[in-house]
Amino acid sequence: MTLSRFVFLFLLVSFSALAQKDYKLWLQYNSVANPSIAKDYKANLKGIVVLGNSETIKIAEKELKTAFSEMLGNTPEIKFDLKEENNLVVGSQSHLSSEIKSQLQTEFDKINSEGYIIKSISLQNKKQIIITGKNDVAVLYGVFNFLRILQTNQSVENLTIADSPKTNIRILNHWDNLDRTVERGYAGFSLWNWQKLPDFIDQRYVDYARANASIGINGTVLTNVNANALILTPQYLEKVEALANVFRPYGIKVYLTARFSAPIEIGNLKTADPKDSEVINWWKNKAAEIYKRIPDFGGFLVKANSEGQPGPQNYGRNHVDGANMLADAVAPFKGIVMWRAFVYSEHDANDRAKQAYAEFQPYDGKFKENVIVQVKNGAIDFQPREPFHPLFGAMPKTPLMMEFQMTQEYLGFSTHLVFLPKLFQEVLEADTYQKGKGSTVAKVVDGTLFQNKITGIAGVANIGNDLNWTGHPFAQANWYGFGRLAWNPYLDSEIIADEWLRSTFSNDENFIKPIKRMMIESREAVVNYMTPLGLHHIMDTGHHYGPGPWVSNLSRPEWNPTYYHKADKNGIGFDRSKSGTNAVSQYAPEVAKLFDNLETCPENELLWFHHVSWDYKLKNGQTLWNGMALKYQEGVNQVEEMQNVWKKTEKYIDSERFHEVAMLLEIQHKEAKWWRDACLLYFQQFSGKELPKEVQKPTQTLEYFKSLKFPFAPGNG
Ligand code: GCV
Repeated sequence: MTLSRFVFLFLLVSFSALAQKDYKLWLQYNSVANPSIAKDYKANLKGIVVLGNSETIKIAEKELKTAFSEMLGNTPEIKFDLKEENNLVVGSQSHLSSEIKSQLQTEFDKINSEGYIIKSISLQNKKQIIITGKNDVAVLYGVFNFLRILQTNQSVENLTIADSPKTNIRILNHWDNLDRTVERGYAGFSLWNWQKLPDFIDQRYVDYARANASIGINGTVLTNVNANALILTPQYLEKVEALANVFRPYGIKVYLTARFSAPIEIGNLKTADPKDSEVINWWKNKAAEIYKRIPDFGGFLVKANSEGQPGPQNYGRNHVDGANMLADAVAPFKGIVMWRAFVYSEHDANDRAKQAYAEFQPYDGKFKENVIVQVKNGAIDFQPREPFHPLFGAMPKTPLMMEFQMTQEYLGFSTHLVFLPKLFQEVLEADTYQKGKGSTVAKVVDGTLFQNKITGIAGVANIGNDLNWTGHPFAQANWYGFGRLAWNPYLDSEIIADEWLRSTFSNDENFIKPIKRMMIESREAVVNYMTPLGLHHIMDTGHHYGPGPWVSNLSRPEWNPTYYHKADKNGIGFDRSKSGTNAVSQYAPEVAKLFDNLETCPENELLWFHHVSWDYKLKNGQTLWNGMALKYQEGVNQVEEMQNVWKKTEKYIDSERFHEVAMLLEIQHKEAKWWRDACLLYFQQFSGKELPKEVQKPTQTLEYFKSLKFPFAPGNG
């Protein structure tokens, strides 16, 4: 072999070995570095007894074998009896002996149909660890959670865990188009290769399902909410069926977006009026056709009469008419309809933040049982910080599901490191006061506040066909964290960061401690350098890449950043108080009062609710202008600190991911400065004030920033 060929092969092998690290997400199964922990695991896990032989159970068995061989260097023997001790016994309730069942009765009483039990028990004086649940998918969840214990190097002695998901629908929303572009997607093209489906099953589909199952995600909407009716034709349904078959053993149901005008576009009808009998029948037949192929099809997600999408209002009907008609079509098959509340209209002069509430709240109690209204976390659109959506808690007779966005449309795309579970947690912990103190958004979402039958959390996926799935290695943590919070909306984001870091990189405390802090602080950093003190939607137009506070020439007023910040020589901010648009009145009185009063309104949401003078005194004694400028600078400083912290991690992790993140942080730093300089130069025109001395002087002019154009910024359709 020539030297160059050798070098080429060497590079190829090392590249693919390293590249795999990125690809393996949080399922790295790194070898257990601490010898006493490894010894403990080996002693407790001598054999695996697998009960049952469904596809799901086989997946669980394979996962255990892979994990043990990679983490412990040996694969425990697969056994069929329990003559010896220290086995891991894996199987659903129906496969357990009556002795085991009786030892687990208390735990079985606690879990729901998707919950799992991990328990150390003694059987005929022999120690065993049981992983079980009421069905095989629950067992698979138990297996992944057991492996998380090992991946995070916790003890496996005396385990008693009984855990169930707190929501029923834990679902990814892919905004994937049939041509494989992804709306607001920054991690390559769509995973779904429609051209090659149904015959070619990409290994990625399996790996995708496995990753989702490992965090308890149980549903996926394959297609964009800006929907294409073709997905409902037999040609595509055959492909959807193939995907559903791959996902099923992992407990993942497939859902589709339903284009409201599909009866016209693919059904040759003259109307899509939800009260028209032909239309009603068309959807009934369509549902039957889908369920014939995919008996466990989840149902439809619908964006109607929003941003140009067709809907019932095109026929003088309302959202209830539209949603209930589709709900009737899927009801015989136990399907559901997720009807989005993300609606606003260019013909409505009302504050955009008020429109969804105004439109949906009066329909409370009017939707069919199998409809759930899907509400974005805030009333505008996935901003770095928004107050919680006023609909949460305001529709007690209607199940509402949360819609979070993992893809970072307004948070730096996949180039900025932002740990979103911190944002998600802030929203879930917010108190709506709708049933008195403690009526948190989490309690609305998990159904405990109003005893809803269906509950759910959706996340707009940040996944594409990039080698590392999410574009930024740390964006994997947002997928992971979303799944964990969908399972348990009360989880602390620090715990999530801790688990993710240990499973993805290393258990070394010298790595974990600083990087966990970096992740936790990253969300506030992005708020500071983009939209401090309650500013919002000042991103450049269309693609939302970079700052564009000056944009004011779009036909729809509410698409212009100037609509949102309202900067003038008197001050800045959107007056949503009683003396303004009175958006505060959509919240419970306690919350409305808090937001309405300039003194009590949380400062991090100040300019969301108030137009405030440039000289207004902030709580720290700074004027608003100085305080805002300092926040922008703080954001930049925080990114610099992230870079410094990251530089010290080189010895703890692989060089591929180390360098990737270092390069991305460099871009983030550059862009944070861009945000600071462009916004401050622009707002300075109104404030007419000098920058405080702590703020670095911009090196470019406002004209320069305004001249920047990005016609090919990704994700913009
Ligand atoms: C899928 C925002 C985004 C759109 C997105 C829309 C929605 O407006 O910019 O790309 O469309 O939200 O959530 O429906």
